[in-house]
Amino acid sequence: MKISVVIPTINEPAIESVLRDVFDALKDHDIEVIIVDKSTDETPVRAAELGATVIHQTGTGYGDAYITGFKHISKDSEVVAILDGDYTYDPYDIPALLQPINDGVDFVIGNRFALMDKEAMSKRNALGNKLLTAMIRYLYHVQITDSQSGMRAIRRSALDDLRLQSPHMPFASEMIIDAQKVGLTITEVPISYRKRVGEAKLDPFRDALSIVFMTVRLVRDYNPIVFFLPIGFIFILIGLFYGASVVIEYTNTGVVTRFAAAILSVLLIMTGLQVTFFGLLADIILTNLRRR
Ligand SMILES: Nc1nc2c(ncn2[C@@H]2O[C@H](COP(=O)(O)OP(=O)(O)OP(=O)(O)O)[C@@H](O)[C@H]2O)c(=O)[nH]1
Ligand SMILES: [Mg+2]
Repeated sequence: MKISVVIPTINEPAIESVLRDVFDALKDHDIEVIIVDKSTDETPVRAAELGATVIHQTGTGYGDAYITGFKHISKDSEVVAILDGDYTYDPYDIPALLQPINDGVDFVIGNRFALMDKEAMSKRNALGNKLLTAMIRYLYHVQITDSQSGMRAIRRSALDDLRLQSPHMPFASEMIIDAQKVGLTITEVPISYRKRVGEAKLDPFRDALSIVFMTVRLVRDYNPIVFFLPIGFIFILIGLFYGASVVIEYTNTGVVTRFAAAILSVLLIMTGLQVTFFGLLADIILTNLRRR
């Protein structure tokens, strides 16, 4: 079984140690290592010296790096493993990720919370990760504990089924959501997680926000009823609330003085109905597209 290991790098001082461990951990397999690099230091030179194929990334972003790297995987490769080049993931965990794939699973995610070193992840990042993971579990019903883990393995044929587009950090969530949508089998295995060597390249707060937006946007695209119906109902409920005050006044006094409330109520209810019908229509269109 040929394995492609893809690693994105920007100025990673630990790249030599990571690569040595990757080659040693997978010495019994037929492998290729693809480094997708955007460094200004010696990282690509050192990676090439150790036998990795180095691709210079012309675009920007963590997701863009992987999308670029995936285009360079050999035709005969059957499994793709990914990890960061910053020493945080232990390449000796890769065989544990390959095991479920041998057993028929399509997509395996390393769960860092299982064997995490103290200080490897800040409390803030751990909390953010837990919240993002809870959101994906709730919205997409995927049973995972570490949605932002960067160490994964996926069957090549399954990877070809995904339509990955996120150029930045939401890529990690997009891969899981897309995998769930196309019906891949997903499982998690415990992995270790260590403190980073070198500077972080990502901004956790900005990334967390963009991951939330992407997760919600995909609900809109994949499941419009779940997205639009609650919004429509909220408009209708507020409209009914205002309308009720007008009706109560009319039944008590026989006159209507609250014209503003009456107009607002009608507008809100009409808007709510429009949004609701839009959701239903989008759902019908999507169902018919899927049937094709
Ligand atoms: N080629 C390329 N690599 C990137 C880009 N952004 C991040 N990386 C690499 O992707 C991996 C993950 O980035 P990190 O900076 O470690 O992000 P992180 O793991 O969320 O942050 P830490 O917890 O601080 O490690 C590292 O190997 C980076 O060098 C990018 O735009 N292009
Ligand atoms: Mg990292």
